[in-house]
Amino acid sequence: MIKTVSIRAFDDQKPGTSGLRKKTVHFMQPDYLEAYIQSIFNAVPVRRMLLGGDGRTFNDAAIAQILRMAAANGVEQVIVGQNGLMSTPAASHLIRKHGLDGGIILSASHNPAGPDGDFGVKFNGANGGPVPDAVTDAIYARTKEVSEYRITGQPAPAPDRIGETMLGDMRICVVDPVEDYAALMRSLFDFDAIRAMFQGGFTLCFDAMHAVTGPYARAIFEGELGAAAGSVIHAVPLPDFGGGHPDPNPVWARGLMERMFGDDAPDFGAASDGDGDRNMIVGRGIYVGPSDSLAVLAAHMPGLVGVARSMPTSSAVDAVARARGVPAYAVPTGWKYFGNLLDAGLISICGEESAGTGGDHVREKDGIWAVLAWLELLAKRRQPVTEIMQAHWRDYGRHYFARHDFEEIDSAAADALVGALRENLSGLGGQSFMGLTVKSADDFTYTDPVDGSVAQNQGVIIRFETGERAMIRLSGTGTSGATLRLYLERPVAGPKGLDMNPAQALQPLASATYSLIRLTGFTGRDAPDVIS
Ligand code: VG1
Ligand code: CO
Repeated sequence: MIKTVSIRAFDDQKPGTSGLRKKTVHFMQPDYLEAYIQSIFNAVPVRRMLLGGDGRTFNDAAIAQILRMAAANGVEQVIVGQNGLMSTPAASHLIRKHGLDGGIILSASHNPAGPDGDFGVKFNGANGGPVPDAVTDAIYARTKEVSEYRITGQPAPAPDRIGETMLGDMRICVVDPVEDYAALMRSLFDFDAIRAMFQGGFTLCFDAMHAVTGPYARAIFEGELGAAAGSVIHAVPLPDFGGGHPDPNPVWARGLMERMFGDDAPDFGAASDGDGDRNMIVGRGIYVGPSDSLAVLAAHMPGLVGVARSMPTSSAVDAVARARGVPAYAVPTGWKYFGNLLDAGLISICGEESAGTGGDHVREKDGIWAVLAWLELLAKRRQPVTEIMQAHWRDYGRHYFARHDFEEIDSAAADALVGALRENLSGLGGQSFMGLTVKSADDFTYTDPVDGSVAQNQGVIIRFETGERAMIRLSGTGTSGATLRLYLERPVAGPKGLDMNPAQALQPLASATYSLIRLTGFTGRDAPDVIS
C-alpha cells in the first residue's frame, strides 16, 4: 500500500522566523508540500504527533496529504483537531499533555489567506514549542537533497467526527480543539472572579477576525465566563479570513479600534491573529501596546521568577523586573528562543512587540491566555484600563514605542541598506543625526544561557546619548519582496512627560533613524506602510 514517489528538491524551503511561509498557490504546486513534510520526517524521528491548522485555504487538502504521508513514514499515532482546526497554543498544550514527539501546525499566522494569500507549515518539538535553530537547519538541509516521499495509497479519512480511526497501522485520534485548552485556562485563572465581573455588567468585544480563535473565544468568554452573546465578533473561521488581514494591531483591527474609541465603547476590547497566538489589548479610549501589556502583566504576576522579551520589544518589562528583583532576558525575534528559558524555569512570562505574550503553561505565545490575564487583572483591580496604565507609568516610567514597517521593498535594496549599516556600525558612535547623537551601535548576538547556542546577526541596535534606542531588522515571515522593520523606543522616567502623544514623542527619533539608515536613498521610501 505504501508508495514511494520520486520528486526533485526545491531550493526555496528555508524556514523563516516561524516555519515555512509561501504564497498559497506556491504551496499548492505539485510535490511542494510533500517535499517539505518528507524533509521534516527525514530530519526528526516522529512516532506520535499532533496535526492541526488555522483553517485557511489548503488546510483540508494539506491535512489529508500529511496524514497519508505520516502513515507511510512510521508514525504510530496522530492527534488531529476536528475539521483540521487547532490554534497554535492549543496545539502546544496537546503536545505537552500527551507527551507527543512534536506537531505540525498549518498556518501563516497573521498573513492574509485565500488563493491570493499565504500558507505555512510550522513544526514544533516535544516541549510543545517551535523547534530550535539546530533542528530547522537540519530540516532545511534535508529539503536540499530530498528525492522522494513516502505516502500510503489509501485515502485519509476526513477528520470531521471526534473519535479514533486507523489509516494502515496508524491511529488517528480526532479531538475537540477547544476542550483541553479551555480546561487548561480554567486551571490557570480565577474564572469565578471574572464571571462575577461580567455579571456586574462588564462589557467585552473580542475580534476573532474570522480566524481560528472564534470557537475558543465563544466557548470561554461567552460560554464559561458569561460575557454577553455577541461579545465575540467575526467568530466563524473562514478559509480566507473573510478577506481580512488577521494581524491584531490598530491598523488591521481598525473596526475594533473605532468601537473602543467611540461613544458606546465596551469596557474592554481584544483581538487575536490567524492561528491564535497573538493578542491585541484595548481599553475604553486607550490602546495598550504589546510591550506595555507585557510589563503590566509581569508587574501583577504572583510568584514571578524572571521575564524575557525579544530584543526589539521595549524595555518596559525590564523596569518591572528591576523593581521586583528578578532577571530580565532579551532574546532574538521568534518564539523559539524563549523555549529553553521556560523549560529551565528561568522565566514566568515573556513577550514580543509583535503582539505575542505567553507564560510557562505552553511553549507558544497565547492570545486567549493574554486576554484572560487582563480580564483577571481587571476583575481584581476594579479599575478601568486607562487608570491601570497611568498608575503603571507613574510607578515604572513610560517607554514610548513604535514599529515602522516598510513592506514589499526590493530585496536587493533592503539587503544593501542593512549591509551598509552593518559596515558602518563601529563608526557611528559620536555622530549626530537630526539632533540626536549616537552613543553606540551593534549587531545583536544572543548566547542562550541554557545550552550555550549562539544566534548571530539578529538585528542592529542603535543607542542614542539621550536614552533612545532604534532597532533595524528584516522580517522573516513575509512572502513577497523584503519587509524592513524599524523599532523605536524612548524611555521617559517621569513624573513629567508621561502623557505625550506617542507619535509625537517618537518623531525626533524616527527622523534621526531614517536619516541614519539612509532610508530614502536605499529604498525610495520616506514613510512606513504600517505603524504598530
Ligand atoms: C514576526 C514578528 C515576530 C513573530 C513572528 C511569528 O516575525 O515580528 O515577533 O515571532 O512574526 O509570529 P518577522 O520575522 O516577520 O518580524 V506568528 O504570530 O506569525 O507565528
Ligand atoms: Co500567529
